[in-house]
Order: sequence, then C-alpha cells, then structure tokens
Amino acid sequence: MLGKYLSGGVGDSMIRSIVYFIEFSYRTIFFRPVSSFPICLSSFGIFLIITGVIFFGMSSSQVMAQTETVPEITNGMVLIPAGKFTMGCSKFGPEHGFQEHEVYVSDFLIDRYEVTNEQYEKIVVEHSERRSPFSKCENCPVSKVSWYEAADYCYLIGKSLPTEAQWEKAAGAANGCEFPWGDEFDPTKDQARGGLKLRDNTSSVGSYPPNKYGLYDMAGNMWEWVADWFSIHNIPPEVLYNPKGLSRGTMKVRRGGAWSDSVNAMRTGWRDRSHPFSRGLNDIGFRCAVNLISK
Ligand SMILES: [Ca+2]
Repeated sequence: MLGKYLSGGVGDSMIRSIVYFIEFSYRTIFFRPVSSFPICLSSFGIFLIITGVIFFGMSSSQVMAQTETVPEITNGMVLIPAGKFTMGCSKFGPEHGFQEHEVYVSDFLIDRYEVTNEQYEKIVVEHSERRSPFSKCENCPVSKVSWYEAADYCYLIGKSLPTEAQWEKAAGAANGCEFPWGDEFDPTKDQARGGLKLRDNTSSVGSYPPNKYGLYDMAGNMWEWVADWFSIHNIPPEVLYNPKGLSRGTMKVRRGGAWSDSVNAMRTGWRDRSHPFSRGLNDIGFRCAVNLISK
C-alpha cells in the first residue's frame, strides 16, 4: 500500500526497501490473532529499534555530507562584515564614476583571489584552447570569459558574481575613490599589477600585497566582472540596502583595472563596462561571492 503510493515519485531503491519493511512489519504486528499478543509486542519492539537505527543512519549521513561540502565551497573565501559604506566616486564623472551615496551591505563571502585558469578549466575544460598568451600560467587569472560565462562558472560551484556594491566594499579603500592601500600608486613599490605600458602580462594571483580584508588583486591584474548592469545615468538607486543595480541594461560593469590598463583604472572608485557577450581583450576576469542572507 505505502510502497505503491511512493513508487511513482520518490522512489530510489533504499527508500522503497524501507517502505516495504515498514509495510511488512505493520502487517505482521497488527494482523496477527489476539492469542499471539506477546509475539506482537516483541515484534513491535524490534520494529521500533530497527526503524530508529535506519533513520538515525540516514540523518547522520546527511549531516556528514553537509559538513563535508561546506568547507569545499568556502575554501579560499573571505568574510566581508556587514555595514554601511560610501559607494561611488563623484569626481570620475558619469563615464567612470558613480555619484557618492551611502549603502548598506550584509555579510558576504568573496574569493580571496581572482579565479585562475586552472580553477576555471576544471569546470570549462575547453577554455585551455583559448587561454590568453598574456595570462597563460596555471595560477594566472582567467581571461577571455564573457560575463555570462563568468556568471555560469560561479553558479556551477554554488556561488554568484559579487554585486558592484559588494565588490567595492571588498576593495576596501578608505574612501570610495583611491586605491586599496591609499592615495598613491608607485610602480617601484610593487603595489599592484597594472599601469599602462608598465607591465607586459599578468602575474600569478596573489603576487602583490593583500588589502585590509586579505584580498589580493582588487586593483589590477584583471578587470573583474560584477553582477550589475551599467548605466551612464548616474543616479543612486532607490534601494540602498544590498543594492543590485538596474534590472536591465546593455552593458555589464567591470571593476579594478587590468595589467594592461591605466593607473586610473586601478582606482577603487573607477568603473568601466563591456557587453556581456564580450570576452574582453585578454583583460577581463572575475571572482565569485556567496551571499549569507537570502536578499
Ligand atoms: Ca583584479
């Protein structure tokens, strides 16, 4: 009866076996003659014990599976604590800045490093055939990925692209305009991989000092796709709590500058955009994030 009820939908063999066992026990216990009541009682006790062991085993294995997968997802990620911050940099104008406005961002995790060629090609094997000659080592940041490909990668490993607000908060500049380490870029100090004509390729991720959150290459190395649509109409959104930007657009925002770009582009408040199908000019990569609340 029960087996017939469940066989259409749930039905893997283990669940079916358990259901048949319960049904068999039920018939054995409750359809015996009254004279065999003691046998019924002892059967009922055995039934309870075995059922308990089975369900305890199932729930334990589920808990073990969950605790084993959590570290895999969050390995190499950094917690960015919730709070308000001033997003944008008005002085870069509507083309490359955003009118300064205060937003609140909840706790989230973000990758400590840009996604590397090796990591990306474990999921998208064929990318190795178009790996950029300017970023070709295993531990170099992946490039030549469209926004959609970057978003897909993050989704497939249980993450998402950071929103622009999350990315900018994680960049950690004291104000919204300058570099993660301060106001000046000095190429002799090896602060970041970038500055037009100063570098001829990328470096392995994490080759330069981290920012205050322990994140690497938030300035330079590769531009990084973020989730938001770009708009030249530089109006702060109505939603200032975990803002996600516009609901539609034609271009996607990229942040942080690249090995081949100008010093200005590495400034935390500087933003630029590309078409989401574009794979860039060997200069756009990404990192992923995990939201710790549902909205
Ligand atoms: Ca970067």
